[in-house]
Amino acid sequence: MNNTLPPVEIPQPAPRSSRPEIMAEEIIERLTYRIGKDAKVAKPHDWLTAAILVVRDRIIDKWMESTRKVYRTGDKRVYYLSLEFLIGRLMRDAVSNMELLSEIKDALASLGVDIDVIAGLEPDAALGNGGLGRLAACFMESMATVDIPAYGYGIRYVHGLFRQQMADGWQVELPENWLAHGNPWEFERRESSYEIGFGGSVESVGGYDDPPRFVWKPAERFIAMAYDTPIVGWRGKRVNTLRLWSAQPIDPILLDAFNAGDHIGALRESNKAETLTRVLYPADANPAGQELRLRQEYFFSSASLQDILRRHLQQYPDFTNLHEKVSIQLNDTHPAISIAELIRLLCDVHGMDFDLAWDVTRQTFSYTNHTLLPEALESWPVPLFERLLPRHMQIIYAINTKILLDARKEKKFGDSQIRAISLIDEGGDRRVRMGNLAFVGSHSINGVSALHTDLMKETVFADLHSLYPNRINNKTNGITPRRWLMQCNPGLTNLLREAIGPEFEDNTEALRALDSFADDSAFQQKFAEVKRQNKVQLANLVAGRMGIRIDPSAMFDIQIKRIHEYKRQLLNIVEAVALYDQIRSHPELDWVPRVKFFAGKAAPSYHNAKLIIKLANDVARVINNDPAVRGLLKVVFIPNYNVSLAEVMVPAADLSEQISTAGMEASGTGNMKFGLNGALTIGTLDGANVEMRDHVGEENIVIFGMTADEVARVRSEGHNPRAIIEQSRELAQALQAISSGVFSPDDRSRFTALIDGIYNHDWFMVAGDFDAYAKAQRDVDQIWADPVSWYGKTIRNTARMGWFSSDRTIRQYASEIWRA
Ligand code: T68
Repeated sequence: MNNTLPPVEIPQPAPRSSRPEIMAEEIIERLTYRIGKDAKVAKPHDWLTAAILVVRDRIIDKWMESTRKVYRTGDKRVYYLSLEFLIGRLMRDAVSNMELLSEIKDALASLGVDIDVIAGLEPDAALGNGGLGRLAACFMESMATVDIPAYGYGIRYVHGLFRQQMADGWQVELPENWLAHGNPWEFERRESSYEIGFGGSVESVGGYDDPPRFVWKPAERFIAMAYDTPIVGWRGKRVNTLRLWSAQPIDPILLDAFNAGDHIGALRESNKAETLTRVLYPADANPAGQELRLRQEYFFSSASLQDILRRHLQQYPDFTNLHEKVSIQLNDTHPAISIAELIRLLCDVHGMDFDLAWDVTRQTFSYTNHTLLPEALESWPVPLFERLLPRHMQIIYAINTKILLDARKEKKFGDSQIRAISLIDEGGDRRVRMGNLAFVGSHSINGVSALHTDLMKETVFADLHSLYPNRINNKTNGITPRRWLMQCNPGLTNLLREAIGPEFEDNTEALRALDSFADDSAFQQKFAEVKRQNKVQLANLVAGRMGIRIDPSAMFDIQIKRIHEYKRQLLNIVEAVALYDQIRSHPELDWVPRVKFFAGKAAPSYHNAKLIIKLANDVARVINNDPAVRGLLKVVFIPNYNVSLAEVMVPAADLSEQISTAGMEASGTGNMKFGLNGALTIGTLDGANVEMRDHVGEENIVIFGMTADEVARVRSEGHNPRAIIEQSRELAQALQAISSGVFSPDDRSRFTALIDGIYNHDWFMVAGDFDAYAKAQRDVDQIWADPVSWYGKTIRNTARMGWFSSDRTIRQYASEIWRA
């Protein structure tokens, strides 16, 4: 074995003390010698950096221990490849998982610094769009918690997801700049650099009798350089690495050009490299489709694989055992080019034979699918692919030949099945199908909820599933209870500890013990008081940021997620308009005071999603300013939704809106965050809502609307929304009001086309589900009117959501997919 550790025993630094006095001294030391600031003039940002550096040292001790251990034991390593990691702020997470919260707080307080003030200055690392990116972040934390040696690999975007501002109710996108003040969490690793090529040609070499060998001669080359961020598991048990790649030029400056006076041209290479990893693509469902996106995908896949192979060779003589020591999880198809890249590296660079390389590859990779939306399935035009990655195109053809021969010979597949499983889509312009590549190159393909996995088998992957019937499996998503309960909701966490003891901190399923408190009126009051405190915090945030006053005793009804037609923010808004109408027509009735909150970003090119944001804001303006409403209904769209805002909104929710068109939301994870924090869910039988109902009990969740089967049937048999609308006076009036400009007097036809879509096809079943939804909302009102019933249900939600911990999800991946 080729061991990289030096043969001599090098003394280890003494473990760092966690006494506040010592930490306070160290903070001053960092401020002075690392940041170069006198404490007298230090700015809050300087204090934050100094505090992070002190916490970071304690993490490094554990980090090195974790890394050494896996070299010693020879355990399998898991690599999570994801184009997105939506990690949010790290300070509170790291401090809390290291169990240093009160110590660092006291240390800072002794220096006159309030930890909450400086923690609020940390930028929110938004290297992701939504659920997929946030899942990757929860998984990183859970893999460290359940002690799996894991590396996350992704891109170090200079600009994460855009900042959202509202201009007259319209979304405006501004650049996000999370690195503006530097990033004390990351370590630049100049020694971990790899060359990444694009374009050029492929030459075949080799003698007459030898099998040919292929050599790719790329036309363009860049350097991928690593930046490492430590990810701390709960109680600091293990620290794993998030390794993000940044593109660098091979020649930072073309001196010949510069000396010849071409000062701009001299920086050509440098600019091209910087462009590669500069921005995150902001589309979360329709693939970007541009060349730069494919370049990003290949860039980080190749760098990660070269790194994985280098690490493997430090411990083993060759790659015949790669699949026994390495598992690579593909987070959607964005890194699916890795499959062809691994084969290229094994065959062309390391001389392995193609059939063996194919075997090793398939046993190494597994793939997670996050969507069934046909428009979201990635595919690349063959000419583009061929131009950018000529060798990979050959490899994909070679794989395709193997697969299609198998299918014809062994399974006697006919032409239509062959067309469906082919890696090349031959209908129209020829395209490479990344989903099919990910499927055939993996030994496991998983969906993210039970329903989604069933639908994968029946729809997008029906033919591949019949060719390889044992590969599709389910891994229902989860969320980390550290960030999404213990850190974001300290009030509830303390109450839980008082009631049922601390076991739930290490095993979220122990929350079950709370069931016996659900009808206890003293406990209900305390639970309600915690919720109220959290609502006051959110009300303060809204007052501070938007100048809107809201009453914390109203029901807080919250829908926060990306803006998408299938997520049906529009259904929620139309219902708000109908309710507004009712409140005005029946002032004598006992209306439950509600605040409807929305937050979320729309893809910049998604016209209808942006129009829905404008509609929410237009409706809010009218309703919030109408004295006839008497404050019984308010609508608030909070700008710039991100992880940090979610951490304030989730604990403050009474009602969680999970109302996607059934069959369209793969899982959802926001649904789990709200349930865990004691909100009642109103939702369709979609994604993981189905399993949530099974866990919390159908009496503790409000389910409405068509099922996935019903939606599919209605769509195929023909849906007649116009007839439905004519039958429902409430709906017809609400749609009429929106369409005719009641909420947009400055442009009366602003929403006409949006509403016409509901009349004419109603693909997302807004009309189809409206009555069921409105009725479910009145059921919610009734439950609210009886606090004993309300808190009985919401306490049972907290008690029974423990299974949705990402620790459980990760344990299932580890035992059933990675065998780690
Ligand atoms: C989400 N997908 C699913 N995609 O919509 C959600 N897509 O139901 C699920 O809970 C979550 O994944 C985790 O499994 C996404 O978030 C994207 O963000 C995305 C980004 C780029 C391209 C395509």
